[in-house]
Amino acid sequence: GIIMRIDKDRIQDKNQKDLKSHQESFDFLSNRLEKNNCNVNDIIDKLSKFQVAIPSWALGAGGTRFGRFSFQGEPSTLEQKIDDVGILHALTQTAGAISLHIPWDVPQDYEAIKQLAVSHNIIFDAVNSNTFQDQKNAEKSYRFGSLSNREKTIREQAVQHNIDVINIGRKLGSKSLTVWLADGSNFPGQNNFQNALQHTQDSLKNIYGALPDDWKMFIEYKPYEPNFYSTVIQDWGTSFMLANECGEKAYTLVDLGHHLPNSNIEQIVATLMLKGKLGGFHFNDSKYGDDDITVGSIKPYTLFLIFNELVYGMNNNPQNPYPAWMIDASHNIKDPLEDLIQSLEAIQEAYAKALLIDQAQLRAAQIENDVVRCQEILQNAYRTDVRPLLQQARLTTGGALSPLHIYRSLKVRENLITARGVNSKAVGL
Ligand code: PSV
Ligand code: MN
Ligand code: MN
Repeated sequence: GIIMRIDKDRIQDKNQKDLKSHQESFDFLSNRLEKNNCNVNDIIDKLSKFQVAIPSWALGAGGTRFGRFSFQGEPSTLEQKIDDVGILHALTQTAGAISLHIPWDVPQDYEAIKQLAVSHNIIFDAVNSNTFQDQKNAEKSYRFGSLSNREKTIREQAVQHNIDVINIGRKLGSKSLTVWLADGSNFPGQNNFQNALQHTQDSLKNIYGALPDDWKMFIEYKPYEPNFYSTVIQDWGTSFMLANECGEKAYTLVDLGHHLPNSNIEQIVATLMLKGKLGGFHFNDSKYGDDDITVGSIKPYTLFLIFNELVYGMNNNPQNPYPAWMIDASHNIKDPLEDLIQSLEAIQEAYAKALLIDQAQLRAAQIENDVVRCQEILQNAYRTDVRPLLQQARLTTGGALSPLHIYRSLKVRENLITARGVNSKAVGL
């Protein structure tokens, strides 16, 4: 197929006109930060190393049950999805991984797919199983659940699917499996809670038994939807318990959209990291439910507080592995690639602000019970415009000073439409 890619020379060329003004704002900010004992080089280094996986299902326009308005030039093959992530990575230098969903993304030619990913400098992060839909030619239906189903043969089919997903991921170099279940019930009395949980535990253990030694299993939780009365893995506590019972390679996965309103997600993060069980992280934002909208578009301060705990955990909890980061968003009306660029920027911004927090001073203020100073320390960091740091990080890695501007000025979407056609559609959610 036609390959869309943006080479570094092109980006450098486009960066030229903003270079001088960037240098001015960067110098101004770094002088100020250095005066406050901030190690700017260290922050730049951390920002450029921070890579977030893009899920293969986020590259087309999503939609709701009321309709789906597809976006022109959507990727319709796995190759094209990888090319799209390549574009994001070339511009932002932050999207160095793709997360596949099976069976939507089963490769035909593994070697060719791997080579394509290498050519874009992206790796295969967690592979995702799908037991929330019935697949073509499936013998059994997941209508009444998968890993939790009352019927043994249905559970076995779902377990086998997860093992198949592991084997596909192995061939691509993935190192983790994410399990998200839609299992639950729509009406009181429909399910026996205890049986459903017990079956889920047993099924997860069977999957865990097939996990290679150097792999991790991430157990995602969600309070409701698609089931509206109960969900088997409804919260972090249930996920944590299941992960503990499976073993040391099993972890909880936090998706920002999977909490009831006003949950203290930053505290959940702290608890899981203390216990060494935060394995994966899905970014998105929401106002009402699992809205999956652009990261940082609704609650940027909460995102910053969450990053504060993530940074603290990464520095103080060697018992917790480095988490697998992914954006789990969908795009109803925006160009998916533009939306993802905005999300990546918001993630880096929250991370940079969290890195500005003077942990020693915060600790001192906490010990003195100086609540006002504690708040000032957090808010001083939050109120700093860190965008020049993000730009500097991108500049040093060959990315774009302004990814969105370059995306538009290179007419990337127009080129994708020419290459793929107006009606090209992505499979997925
Ligand atoms: C469903 O809510 C969901 O968004 C979960 O977050 C999964 O990670 C994703 O779909 C794909 O399975
Ligand atoms: Mn998710
Ligand atoms: Mn979700």
